[in-house]
Amino acid sequence: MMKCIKCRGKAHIKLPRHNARFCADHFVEYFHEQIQKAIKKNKMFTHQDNILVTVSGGKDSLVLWEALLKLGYQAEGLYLDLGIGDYSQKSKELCMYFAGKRSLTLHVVSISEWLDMGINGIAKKVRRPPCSSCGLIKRYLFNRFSVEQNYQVVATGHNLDDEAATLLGNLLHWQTGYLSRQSPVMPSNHSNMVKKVKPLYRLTEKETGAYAIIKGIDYILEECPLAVGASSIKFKKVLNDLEIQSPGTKQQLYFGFLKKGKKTFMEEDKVELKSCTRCKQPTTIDLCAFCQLSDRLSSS
Ligand code: Q46
Ligand code: ZN
Ligand code: ZN
Repeated sequence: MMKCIKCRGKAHIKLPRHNARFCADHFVEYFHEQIQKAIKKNKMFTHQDNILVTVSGGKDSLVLWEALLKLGYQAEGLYLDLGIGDYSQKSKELCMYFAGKRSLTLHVVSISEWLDMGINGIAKKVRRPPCSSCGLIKRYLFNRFSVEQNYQVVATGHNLDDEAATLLGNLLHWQTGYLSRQSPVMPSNHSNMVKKVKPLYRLTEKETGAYAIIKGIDYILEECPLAVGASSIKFKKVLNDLEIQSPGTKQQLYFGFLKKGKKTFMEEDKVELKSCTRCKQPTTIDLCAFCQLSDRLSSS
């Protein structure tokens, strides 16, 4: 029988990268410790802060919300309805179910309230891949909502697999600007900008999945249908193959970058932020990318 390294009871989860095995209770303890470590090490927030968790209906963001509450933090949720047919409908229902069952505050914002159409329509109209407009819109609306509603910090469910895959992509293309900014914490450097944090960056997708099962969290199993062919999926697969052969590869890559690599790029890429001339949100140009997109969509 595989034994838990803490209590010697029956272990349910094996974590080769830590050379550890845990029973359900000690896995939950380990999971919470990793989140606390991420929060403390990076000074993400305190128990006094109002945290906004952006939830997608997927396991990571719902797990993050659950864990923050269990750790005694004040966290409310925001679901952004991207208007992607059944996928958006189902993911919204799961977020509402999660919040309703626990009597939590969940805000729901729909991008069609802002841009009169969903992601598919936007992608067609601007003739760009849906994910590029989607990323821009999410960043903008998460930030704007949290500033207007007085949240001190926005927390997202990015895990170690996400961060390692993003890093690999940024390295393969030598995206120095992105490399200088990739971090578990994005501080506010503008009066209309809220700090962004990723408290799950020390935990893998497999671990968030195990936590979701233990806590009985219902989440959407399907990936976003528009993610098909996304390079992040290819990078995750490569990293998973390496992880099987050499446990700890993902954390060596990402934690090593944070400790040793990131500073190399920071000097190179200092960007000055100003306020958008129309909406006052932070931007590097006069009219922010969201306002430009909005103009493009309303012109026929
Ligand atoms: S939701 Fe949006 Fe993702 Fe779907 S359209 Fe692409 S970016 S894949 S995280
Ligand atoms: Zn145990
Ligand atoms: Zn603007």
